[in-house]
Parts: sequence; structure tokens; C-alpha cells
Amino acid sequence: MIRDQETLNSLLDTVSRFVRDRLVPAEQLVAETDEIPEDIVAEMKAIGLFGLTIPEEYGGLGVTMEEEALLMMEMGKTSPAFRSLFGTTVGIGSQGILIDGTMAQRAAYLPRLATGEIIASFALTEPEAGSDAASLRTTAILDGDHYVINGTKRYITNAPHAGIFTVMARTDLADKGAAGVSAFIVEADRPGISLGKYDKKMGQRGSHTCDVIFENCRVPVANIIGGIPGRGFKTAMKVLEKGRIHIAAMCVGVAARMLDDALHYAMERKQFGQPIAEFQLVQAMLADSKAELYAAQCMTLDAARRRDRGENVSTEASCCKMFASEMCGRVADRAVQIFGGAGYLSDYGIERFYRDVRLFRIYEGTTQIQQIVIARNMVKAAS
Ligand code: COS
Repeated sequence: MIRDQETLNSLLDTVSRFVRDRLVPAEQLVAETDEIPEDIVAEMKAIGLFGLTIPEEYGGLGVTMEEEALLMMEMGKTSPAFRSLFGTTVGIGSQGILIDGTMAQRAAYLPRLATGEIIASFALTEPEAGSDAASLRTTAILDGDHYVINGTKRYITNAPHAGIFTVMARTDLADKGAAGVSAFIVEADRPGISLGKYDKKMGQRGSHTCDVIFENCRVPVANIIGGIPGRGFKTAMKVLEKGRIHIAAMCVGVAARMLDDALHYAMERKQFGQPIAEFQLVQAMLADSKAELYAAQCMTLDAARRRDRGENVSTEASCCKMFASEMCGRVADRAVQIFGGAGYLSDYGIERFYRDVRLFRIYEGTTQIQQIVIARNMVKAAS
């Protein structure tokens, strides 16, 4: 759903210019230093990127899912690390509070998230609980008017920068499954929280992940999202469902950037006396990429519109995430192939994208988890 085409066009134009003029020229620097420059972070805040999905009443831009998808398709046209900095705040880190939080919780945290004053980080995954998220072992034991959290969370994006974590922990030790899990808002400066060292990743330098360790970390009972224990797994699933459409849109954006780079390279690079873009085997790679990209774009926008209409998009969100992330991987591979030897050199940037996009097929639910969600929904609907 697009609320006001003119306002959206202006925002899309702002993001597009920001990407082209500020972010693309900084890509190499971010890759080399593993840091996003402070002035760029300040501009992200000024544009309102941290508050994209937070309702206007809490100081955000309150974009719809369709608007968010269109914006992420623009944002994707540069290194994914830039999006990652505000991605956990607009997405998985804040949406639990928005979707299932109490009015008091929303009022307490969303305004500061919307401005980028604090960053939200989503803490679900653990050393022993990844795809099987319901098996998580972090515990939260009631002690008076507090819960005491113990456990380790792994690969937590933006943990080193977080002001709050939304933490999924087991409040009912007798229930080893989803119903024993609650979601908490945990301020990052609470005693009992420590961080592991930065993970050394394959790509996405400038985006930071690490372990978050909770040792007797006391959190007020009032910080359970929604105020009722046992609902945290469902909150996490709802958040991830929305996040999957967001990531699919990012995949479309990054694939468009890689394809554009590959096309321009193919038109300039001459072999056998003509630009390689004139050769049909190169054209096949360009055409296959274009068609798949278009398909992913259509799917993602359709799922986003359906979600805006209030439809259950569990299947569609997983279809988009699976197809768009796999498509993005194939486009990255073809782009490297079209660049040839230059595709293997860091100077040309395409090998960096090749490494960066590998993560899309893994995080916020692997391709295999999306297959499970889709097929299970099919069986359920047919029974
Ligand atoms: N929205 C609302 N509720 C949902 C839901 C959704 N999208 N998906 C599941 N639920 C509910 C189910 O309805 C069920 O509730 P009831 O018991 O009341 O029926 C409950 O949550 C448990 O669901 P389910 O039985 O399907 O849980 P499973 O343990 O079988 O796991 C998968 C389901 C595999 C889909 C889940 O663990 C998953 O998504 N894993 C991947 C996790 C992930 O994406 N990690 C990335 C880390 S963050 S970057």
C-alpha cells in the first residue's frame, strides 16, 4: 500500500541520491576500515532511516510494507553493511515491541529508536539453537519483580552498538518448546551483559556481529514484551516473517546493482574485437539475471501489498526470501563471471558483493527453513 505517492517519491529520491552520492563512494573505505564513518551515520539519522517503520506518533516515518520494500530496493544498490546498521532497528529489533508490545513499552522505546538515538538488536540465535529456534537454552527465571537471564546469544547483528536487545529466553523450564519462550526488552547497559569479540565474517565488513553473554542479568518483569510470558517465540516468528520480505527487497536491490555493474562492464570490455556484451553467451547471463530479478521484484512487492492488506503472508514471505536470496546469489555469480579476471580482484568491487550477498541465503531463516515453512503451510492448507 502506498499512502501518498508524492511523499514516497520524494523519500525514494532522497534515498537514491544518498546511496549514489554518499554511500557508493564510501564502499571501499568501509570495507577496508570495517567502520561506517560517523558523518554517514548522522546523515542516515537525519534522513529518518532508523525510524522508517516506526509509526509517526512515535516519531518515525511509519512506512507501509510496500513502501519499505521499495525503499530497500533502492538501499540495496550499495554495500549491504550500510543497511545493516539501521536494519535491526527498523526490522527485527524493534518490530516485536511494535507488534506485540504494551502501550507503555512502545512509548518508552520507539521514540528513541526512531531517531537513531538507540539501536535495537535482536537476540534469538544461540550456539546450540539456530534454525531450531524453539530449542533455545537461555533462561529467564522469575525472582521477585525481576527475571534473571542466563545464556549466550550468537551472531547478534549490531550487538556492539545496541542500546536495547530484544531477547528470547525460556521462562518455563518445564516446557522445552516454543510455548516456554518469552521475549524481553533488555537495555544493553544492564549489569550482567558482556559481549564477545567481533566475529570475523566472510563479508559485510562495516556490519558488526558478536556473542552476547547474559550472566545473572536482572530485567524487570515489566520488560516482557506484551506483559505475558510464553508468547516470545510467536513474537519472534511474526518479526521474522516481516523481516523476510524486507531482506527479499534488499536482495532485489543488491542484485540490480550487481547486474548494472556487470552490464556496464560488458559494454566496455572488448574481446575478439567487440564489446563482450555483443556475445550471446554473455547476453544469456545478462538476460537470465534480468528475468529472475524481475520475478523477485514482482513477488516481493506482491507479498508486501498482501501484508499491508492484512493477509496472512507466512508462505509468501518465505517464498520471497528464498527466491530473492537465491536469485541474488546466482546474479552475483554471473556478475563475477562477466567481469572475468577483474571479477576476482578486489579493486572492482564485484567480488566484495559476491561475498556480501552470501549471507542473504542464511540469516533470518536459511533457504532450507523457508522451504520447510512453505511446504508445511501447503500441507496444512490442504488437510
Ligand atoms: N506468526 C505467528 N505465529 C507463528 C508463526 C508466524 N509466522 N510461525 C509459527 N508460529 C506459531 C505457531 O502457530 C505455533 O503456535 P501454536 O503452538 O499455538 O500453534 C508456534 O509458533 C510454534 O510454531 P511451530 O510449531 O511451527 O515451531 P517449530 O519449532 O516447528 O519451528 C520454524 C518453526 C522452523 C519455522 C522456526 O523455528 C524458524 O523460523 N526457524 C528459523 C529461525 C530463524 O529464522 N532464525 C534466524 C535468526 S534471526 S537473524
